[in-house]
Amino acid sequence: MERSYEKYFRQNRLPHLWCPGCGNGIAMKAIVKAIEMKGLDQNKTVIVSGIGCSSRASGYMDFDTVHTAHGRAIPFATGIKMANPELNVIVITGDGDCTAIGGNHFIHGCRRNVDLTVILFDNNIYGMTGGQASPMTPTGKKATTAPYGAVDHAFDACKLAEAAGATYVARSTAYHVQHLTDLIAKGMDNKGFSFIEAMVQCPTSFGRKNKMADPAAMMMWMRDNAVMKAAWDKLPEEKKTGDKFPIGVLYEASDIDYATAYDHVIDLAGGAGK
Ligand SMILES: Cc1ncc(C[n+]2csc(CCOP(=O)(O)OP(=O)(O)O)c2C)c(N)n1
Repeated sequence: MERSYEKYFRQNRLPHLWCPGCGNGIAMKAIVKAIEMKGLDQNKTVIVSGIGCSSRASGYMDFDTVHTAHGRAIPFATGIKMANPELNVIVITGDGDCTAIGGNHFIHGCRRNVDLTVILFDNNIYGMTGGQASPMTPTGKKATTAPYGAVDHAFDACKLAEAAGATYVARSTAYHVQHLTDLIAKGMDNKGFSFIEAMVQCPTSFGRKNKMADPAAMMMWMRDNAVMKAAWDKLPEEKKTGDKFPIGVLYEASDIDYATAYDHVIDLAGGAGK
């Protein structure tokens, strides 16, 4: 069977290294389906990733790709976008990559409203290095570095992105595949910093420690706890507790993107460098 999206993958780099039941492949496919839906030119689309299981996706994708240093995908992507604003620049990052070592780059990318589409594969854990707690491990959930449950409060990366200045913020899950694909595609339409949190299951490092070793159980947890934004907004505060979380477009704003703002400065300076 001919699969239209196969042209977006480096067939000679497959099969991938992700564990059986991992959700990263679902999120990666959602990205290429969104690229296909939007008709982005494969030769004008750049995929930039950091380090981690999630960031391995760039190696499988047949675009110009950059597998950077841990936490540094957003600054590399910013440089690429500023050097050639014609390019579609997509960032793939993990929860540790984006909110721990890369946390500062993340907030400053949002603050500048750089025209990037950033997809965070949120598996709630440092997957690649053996399941240490990340800033997005929910309080009370177990990790190799939190055998009695994480004490820290977890970041809500979507709220963080909104507060820092991102102009499109959305969340979906590996269970809600079409929804996730549509949200990524919508993020590609926004000329500014678009942030999409894709919740993915990690049965090996997160699930096994938290009584959800079965990937299907993890996906059912997503199904049962995700609440569409419109319904979430109508929920009384006392019902927004436990594991429940909102999905959908969580925030949208209109603001000048960084490359356009910089163009104005170049004009002010008399067109130097144009
Ligand atoms: C500067 C630096 N520090 C630490 C590491 C080790 N390291 C590699 S991947 C990783 C964690 C990745 O976790 P996350 O970003 O959540 O991605 P996941 O593997 O879960 O997809 C760490 C700490 C590194 N490669 N470079």
